[in-house]
Amino acid sequence: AQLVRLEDYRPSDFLIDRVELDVRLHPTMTKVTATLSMRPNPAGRSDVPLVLDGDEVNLKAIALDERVLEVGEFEASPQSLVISQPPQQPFRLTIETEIDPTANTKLMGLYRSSGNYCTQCEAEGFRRITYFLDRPDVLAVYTTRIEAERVEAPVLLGNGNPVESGAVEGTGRHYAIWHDPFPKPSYLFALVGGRLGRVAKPFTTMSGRKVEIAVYVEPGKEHRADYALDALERSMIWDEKVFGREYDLDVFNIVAVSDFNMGAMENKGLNIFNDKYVLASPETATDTDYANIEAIIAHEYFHNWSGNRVTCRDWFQLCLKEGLTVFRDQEFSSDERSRPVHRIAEVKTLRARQFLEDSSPLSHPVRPSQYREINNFYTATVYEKGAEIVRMLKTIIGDEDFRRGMDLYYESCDGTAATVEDFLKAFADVTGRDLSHFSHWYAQSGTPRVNVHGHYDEAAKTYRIDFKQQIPPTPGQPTKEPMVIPVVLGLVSQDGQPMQAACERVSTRGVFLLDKAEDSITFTGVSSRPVPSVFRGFSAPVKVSLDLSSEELLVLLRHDTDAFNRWQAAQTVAMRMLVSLSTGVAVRDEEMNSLASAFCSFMDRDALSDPAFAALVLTLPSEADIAQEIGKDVDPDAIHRARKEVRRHIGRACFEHLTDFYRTLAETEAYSPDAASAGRRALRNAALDLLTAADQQAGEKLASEQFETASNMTDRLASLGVLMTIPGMVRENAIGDFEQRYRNEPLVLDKWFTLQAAIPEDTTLDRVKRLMEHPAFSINNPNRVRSLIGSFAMLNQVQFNRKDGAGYALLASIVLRADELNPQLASRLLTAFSTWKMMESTRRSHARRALQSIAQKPNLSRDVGDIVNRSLE
Ligand code: B3K
Ligand code: ZN
Repeated sequence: AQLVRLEDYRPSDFLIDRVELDVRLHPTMTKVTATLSMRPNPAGRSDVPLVLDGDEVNLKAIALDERVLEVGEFEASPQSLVISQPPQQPFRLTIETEIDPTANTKLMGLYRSSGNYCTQCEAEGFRRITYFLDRPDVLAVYTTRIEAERVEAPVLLGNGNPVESGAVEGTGRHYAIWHDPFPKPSYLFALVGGRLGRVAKPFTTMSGRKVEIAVYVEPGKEHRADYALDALERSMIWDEKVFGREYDLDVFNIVAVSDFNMGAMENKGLNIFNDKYVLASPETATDTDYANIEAIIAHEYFHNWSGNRVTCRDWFQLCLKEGLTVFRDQEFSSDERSRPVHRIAEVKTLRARQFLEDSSPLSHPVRPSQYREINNFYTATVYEKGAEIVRMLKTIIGDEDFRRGMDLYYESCDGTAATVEDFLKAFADVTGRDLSHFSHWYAQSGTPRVNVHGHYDEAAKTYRIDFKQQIPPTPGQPTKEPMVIPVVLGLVSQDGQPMQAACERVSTRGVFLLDKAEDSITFTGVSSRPVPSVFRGFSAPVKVSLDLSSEELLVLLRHDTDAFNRWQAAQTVAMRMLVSLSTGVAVRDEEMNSLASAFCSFMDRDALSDPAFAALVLTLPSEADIAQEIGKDVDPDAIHRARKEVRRHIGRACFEHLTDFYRTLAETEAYSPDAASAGRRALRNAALDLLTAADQQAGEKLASEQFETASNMTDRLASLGVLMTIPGMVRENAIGDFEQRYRNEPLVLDKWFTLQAAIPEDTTLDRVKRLMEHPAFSINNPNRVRSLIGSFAMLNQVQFNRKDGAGYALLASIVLRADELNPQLASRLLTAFSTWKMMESTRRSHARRALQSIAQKPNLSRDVGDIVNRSLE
């Protein structure tokens, strides 16, 4: 496939000012008439042919300024429409195409989900509806007429505001006309037609505009949309308050569909969602589901400014909207919930997904410089690391200048397709700073490693910290320049008091900027040997090597004023031990005991004052985290055993506390998804997990009881998760009960698929194969495939990475099957192989063979071809 390069960017030779679309929905023969008001772009080349993009569209007719074009005046293929001599002044092009939404299993363009019609156009799906200049820097005003059988699609929705609707005389059909006054790129186009239930409420914006906000779902599930509607309203209020951003249309609609390639899509005024991120009730959704719904509703809403009003010039700038919008949704969730707890959750995701990606053959910069398939770049790097860059910028320039910069960015770029340079310029302009060195974060891939060494001078009462940064080589980037790394730091005395020492290199906000390969800072007036607390709040997306002893780290766990570093200290101590045990390095009993007693005293002292935080402290690094930390010649079985052993040890040492928590945290009130209640459930379920590690029989008994009596999905699923770790009839019966109870709830059965796929036993492979034949499973539905197959490959370290290679072979065969239907889904699954090079040699050669077997297949999609080739490089 063709390589697309950032440096080759050229403005479009033609522009489209207005689009009038007439879409006549039909299950297999949908007719689309597009009338495009076009003109040559003054910034483009003149006397060049007009080349419109297409993808599997059938041309029926074409007219230029109302004159029907003859064969010879244009050239059409399913992939493009070329007019060799287009007019040199404004003209109108009318294109009639026919498409088959039922045959569209790629879920890009117009397709059907549970009989409803919906669209997905980002990144390049609009060209599957009609021929178009399908690139984000061509902005047009759209008017859309949608027509359908009234019984088949009583609800017809489009972008913008409703203009008109009515019956088509003498037929069973009806229509609706929508007009979106804001110029937008084609990737933000959407329409929906179907039978849908609705919840709605009025919203008044800060300047007094009246807006109707609504969520559409499968009829009968309206009550499960209330939380999403509430989250939308809170998001709108928050964006007004925190960023001064107001909504700009008369309606805001969200539609939930059951077949969707990703989480959701920010189409202007008409967000389309994976129903997993809309539908929630206490009986069917967990606390995590509620938190995700809130975050994704907010994310898509926030795109209305960061993405839609200001969009991207080209797809290389994807982080401009995605990194920024993730940052915005993270801030929202932090304000609505607990900031430190949310920060820890963000960092856990970043490390599990982005650090992993960055250390794999798929590593790429936040702003890539080239791609073969853009859909493969909706990655943790673009999203999560992209958000971290915005967060660092805010840390460096401070809250006030950050807000002023954001205001200037929106003001100066509103209505345009912008670049990362435009974004940084706004902040450079308001602060007078030169941000060119900082911009390396967008161009250099790889996770920097920062070594931190402290030296205390007893006589001089000074404390010097030496910093050294290194960025590993990554594909296409053998060597790197040092980055600008904000280090938020402080000193803590050995007995846990914050120390007020002076250092001119540290700003009043506690930030030191490391911008060289090596640098040192010295604190004066340090009365005793301190414990440094560096990268507070995870102030930069780097890996840190600290020369602190476990005792010193446990001082931080106990006393640091920074909650993130308290959690980090516990993780670091546990990780050292887990790595030793996994790699055959002996661990002394005292070490194990001192970690366990630190956990016990933490439980004694602090756990109940912030249960959500405590649950995070009590959760050891995952098997995947440990594998990543080891980094090479990984033996997943050894890691599994090590983690089990440490959990058992802590569970035994703290058994009384755990039993006590389990009892005292039992819910007495009705379920509420708020963060505090969720935190209590999280701690109680973490306690159950550790209890069970210590005493399987006791754990099984408690978990069975909880499974049977639970009044909400969070507790029921957590207990089922615990039962999954204990082979036997109790477990199998619980699996059967759950299946019966939720047999009509696809989203709940997804959780059931996930838990079974994650069982770390040899029989799981057969179980997964069997479940693929289950009536609730479908290879066509992305949620089902990700729950069963994705979970197997990403969560089940020991069984996916089986030493006999059978896990890899299974995934490879499913990827190939899925690729024929839905390339985006297939290539996502395939990224589970990104860890293959860090495995020990037997597994590594099995994985290589599995990848090669995929690579050799003829007719691979561009999506899978690109991932498999990069993975093998
Ligand atoms: N912008 C969409 C993602 C589109 C993915 C296309 N492969 C959702 C989001 O990030 O908000
Ligand atoms: Zn987004």
